[in-house]
Amino acid sequence: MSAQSVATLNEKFGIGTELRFATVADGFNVAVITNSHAAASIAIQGAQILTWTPRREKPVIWLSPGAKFVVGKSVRGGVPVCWPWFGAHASEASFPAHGFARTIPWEVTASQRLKSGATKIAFRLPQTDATRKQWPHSCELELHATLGSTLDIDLITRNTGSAPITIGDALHTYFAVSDVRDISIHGLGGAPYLDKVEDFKRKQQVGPITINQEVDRLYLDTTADCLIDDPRWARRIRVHKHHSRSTVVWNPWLAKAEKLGDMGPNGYLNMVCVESTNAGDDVVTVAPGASHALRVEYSLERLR
Ligand code: TA6
Repeated sequence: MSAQSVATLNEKFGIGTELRFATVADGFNVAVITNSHAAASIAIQGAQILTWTPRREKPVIWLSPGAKFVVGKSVRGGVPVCWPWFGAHASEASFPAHGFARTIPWEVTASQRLKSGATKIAFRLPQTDATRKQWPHSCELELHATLGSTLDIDLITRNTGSAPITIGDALHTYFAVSDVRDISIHGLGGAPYLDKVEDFKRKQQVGPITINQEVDRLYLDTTADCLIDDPRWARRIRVHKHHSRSTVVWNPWLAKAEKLGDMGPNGYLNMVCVESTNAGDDVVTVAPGASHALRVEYSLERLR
């Protein structure tokens, strides 16, 4: 588990009652954030944001009621970091889906109370012999999160080697919704997509996305904001992104959710993944000495 103990984390990075570190399960440490704008929690494993709830709002980031906190296993929900590949590894079936970044401990490197009252925290992914076996390249990965009335996340890859590296990355975010059957997702109309449910058949989106079955789509060549409209909760979640050329929309629906086993009873009805991604045709090549920063800004708007 994390090389940084909870005591060390609180001593070096704690901020009053606003940012504290705690153990929530055997070997599973989290940062707990409570400021004037929001409440949130982030697992040290995977630098995985688990919850984000702006004041006087329902949760925006969904954490499965059946989530399991097991070292080395990705927690169901929140914002899993997919890196340095998205989905199945291109050639090694034994390598973990979505890369290894989300299942190993990161290090906290900084924390700050901003003038706005938001809380900023930074993590870095330490390289180990195990990661080098799957990813023998010199590079650094950081995640910076600013948690306030909006949620801003930067996932920064730095190529510290002497050869170009090609990565797939994503913020695989689970959003909380009143009932997935009653929402609509706008912004991807006209975009081409690969439909994983139909063997990655290439299709084109017509109009907004509605969900009444398993949906697992990689939208390509799109930099558009995605808007998750939730009339029952009279709100819109805006997903604004930078340096991401693809977006995945996923809901497992009933059968897949039961197979996953950690979605909670009918949990699939209360979530939808809208994942800001670089995958498929849109993977990113980072030149030696250069950086790539995938950035998202999540915000809420009222629906009239
Ligand atoms: O992003 C969609 C997806 O690739 C789905 O195909 C499904 O596998 C989902 O990610 C969850 O993957 P996980 O490895 O977290 O169970």
